[in-house]
Amino acid sequence: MTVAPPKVLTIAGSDSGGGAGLQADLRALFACGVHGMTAVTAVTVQNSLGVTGFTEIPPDVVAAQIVAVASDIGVDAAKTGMLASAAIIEAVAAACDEVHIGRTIPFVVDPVAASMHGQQLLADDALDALRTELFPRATLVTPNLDEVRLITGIEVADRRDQYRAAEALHAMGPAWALVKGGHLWSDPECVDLLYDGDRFHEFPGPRYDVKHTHGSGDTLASAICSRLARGEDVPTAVAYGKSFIVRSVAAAYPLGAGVGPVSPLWRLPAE
Ligand code: PXL
Repeated sequence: MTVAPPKVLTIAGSDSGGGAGLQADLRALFACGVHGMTAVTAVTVQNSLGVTGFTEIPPDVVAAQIVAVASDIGVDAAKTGMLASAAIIEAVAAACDEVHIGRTIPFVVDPVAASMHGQQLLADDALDALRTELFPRATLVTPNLDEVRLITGIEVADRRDQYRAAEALHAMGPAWALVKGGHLWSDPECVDLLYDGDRFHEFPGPRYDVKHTHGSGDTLASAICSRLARGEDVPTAVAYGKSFIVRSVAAAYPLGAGVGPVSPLWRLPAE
C-alpha cells in the first residue's frame, strides 16, 4: 500500500465546461502530486463562450463539506475560488475556524469576482464579507488587477501602483498578498508581486500572446497550495506556482468556439 500524498481542499464553484473552477483546481492538484478534495459552493452553467447562469449551494451544505473532509481525511492546505454570496463566505469562515483552516493550516484566498468573459461570480454585497471575514484568516490572497480594483479601489496602471496595491491588500489582514500582473497589459512581462508587510518579492514571467487562458488563476492558486501542503514557505510555494502556471499557459489548448483552458498536462508523462 502506498502512503497518501498531501491533501488539499478547494472551496470553489463547478465549471460545466471543465476549464476553470473546481475542475481546474482538481486537475492542477493532481498534476502537482497531491490529493484534491472539494467543498462545492455553486454550480455554473458554462462552456467556452461564457457563464450563462449559476445556482448557489446552501451555505450550511458548503460548511458541512468542509467539516466532513477535515474531520476524517484531514486538510494540509485549503484554497477558495468562487464563493458567490456573503452568506456562503460567512459559512466558510465559520467552518474554517472550526477545523483550524487559516490558523495552523495554510489557507489561500483567491478572491474570484468575475469570469474572464465578465460575468459576475460574486454578489456586489459580498465584497465586504470577503474583506472582513476571509482576508484576516488568509495565509495568502491572490487577486488579479480587476479584483484589486474592486477590493481596494486602486487602479493599477504601472509597477508602482502594484506595490501600493500590495500594501493596501496586506493591510486588510492576510499574512501575504500576491498582486498578479497578468492584466497589466502595458507590461511586456507578467510580474507577480508578493508582500508580507516587510519585504517585497517580484516573480517575473513571460507574457505569452495566447487566447486560451481560462482557469489560469485557479491553476496558479492550486499549484501554490500543493506546495504549502508540503510545508514549504510562501515565497518558495509562489515561485513553484509561477513556474507551474507559465508552463501551463504555454500548454493551453483550444476548446469549443471560445476560450480554452490552460493545461497542467505538461507535468504528466506523455502516453
Ligand atoms: O477562473 C475563475 C473561475 C472560478 N470558478 C468558476 C468559474 C471561473 C471563471 O469562469 O467559472 C466556477
